[in-house]
Amino acid sequence: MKNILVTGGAGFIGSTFVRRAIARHPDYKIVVLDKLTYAGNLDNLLPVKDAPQYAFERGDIADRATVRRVLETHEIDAIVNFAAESHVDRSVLDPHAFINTNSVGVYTLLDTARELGVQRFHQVSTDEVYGSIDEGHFREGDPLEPNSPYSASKASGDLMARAYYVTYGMHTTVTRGSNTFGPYQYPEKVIPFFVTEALDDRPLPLYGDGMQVRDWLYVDDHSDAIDTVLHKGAPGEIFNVGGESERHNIDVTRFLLQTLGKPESLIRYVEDRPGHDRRYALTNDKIRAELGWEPAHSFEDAMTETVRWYQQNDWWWRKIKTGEYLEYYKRQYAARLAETEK
Ligand code: NAD
Ligand code: TDX
Repeated sequence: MKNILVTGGAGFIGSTFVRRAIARHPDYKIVVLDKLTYAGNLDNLLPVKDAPQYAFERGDIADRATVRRVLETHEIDAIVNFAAESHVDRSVLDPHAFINTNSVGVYTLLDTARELGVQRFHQVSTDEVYGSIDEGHFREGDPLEPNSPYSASKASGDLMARAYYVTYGMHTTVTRGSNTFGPYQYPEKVIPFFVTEALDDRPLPLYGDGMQVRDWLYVDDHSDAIDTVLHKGAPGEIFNVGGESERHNIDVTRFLLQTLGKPESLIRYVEDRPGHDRRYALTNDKIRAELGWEPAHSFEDAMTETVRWYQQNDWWWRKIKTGEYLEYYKRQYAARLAETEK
């Protein structure tokens, strides 16, 4: 592998992967293809913008002509697909874009890669494809029971990658990562949303009873797991990537407030997310045993570092929290929060 296409490389995890890949693999050319949706942000790539082995292309992974042009122009050997509509609440409000990118887009990438003989394809999937689990941990062979339009559309891409291995013998791999946090995450996801709201002494809308469980994974660990699977994963293989740090939402919220020195009175219990998955939990047995990867960061240390990053980088998030963001905030939270004032 020499020339790697990173689709969705201007987003949160994709840009982390690009920054790390440029430092780790100086002999690779890293090309980003990104549509720059509301979540795509070239500020995330500022640290690498002048690196000689980096190139950026703006375009849609569901547009075959664009994908073909980029693959041919840059003589791409491998694709790592991060591009997605990634927010569950937005998929509840309007699923359309989720089907286009997460389903049709993945198919378009796979099929164009097959046509041009691209050697490798890695699909970044999610623990949400399994659905919710009350006890125990999901393994890679478990059935997929996605519950939101987001997770159903992600399951479609995940399964299509498998089908292209079985049907056409393409070298595809899949990782199913758990809830990821760290610097440069769009402030609609709960960690950067709550941290940046709390910094401005604004209310934190916690869905339902706040007792849902997520398994928290630091973004550098997620990125390194993908790099490991890209290089060492056998064709057709699927790997869970968990943070091994399950926490209740209320406990995470309290931890953030404590770290910031803000009062728990900012917490508001609001109307739940429809179809809200109660608990996500994965076992890392397979990736540990077969590829020797494990999370390197503790929840407390990485979360404290992350909180500090948002404290110190308000230049990054204040300009996001304008325009379309405020429209979305109103749609998602205005009625919920008004209800708590009664
Ligand atoms: P993100 O929303 O921050 O970034 C997504 C990026 O994809 C953006 O840069 C956006 O502009 C781009 N994009 C969207 N539609 C596109 C299209 N049609 N063509 C080209 N580019 C397009 O997402 P993220 O949190 O960085 O997630 C990256 C991937 O990891 C996604 O596939 C997501 O499903 C998966 N994932 C995320 C998490 C998490 O906790 N954030 C956990 C597990 C898996
Ligand atoms: O305002 C909120 N209040 C709240 O209680 C928000 C935004 C979230 N939550 C809860 C819902 C979840 O139980 O916090 C938990 C985490 O929510 P999100 O940050 O929206 O993440 P989640 O829905 O768990 O999905 C994430 O992990 C899997 C990513 O957004 C997905 O892209 C990834 O696939």
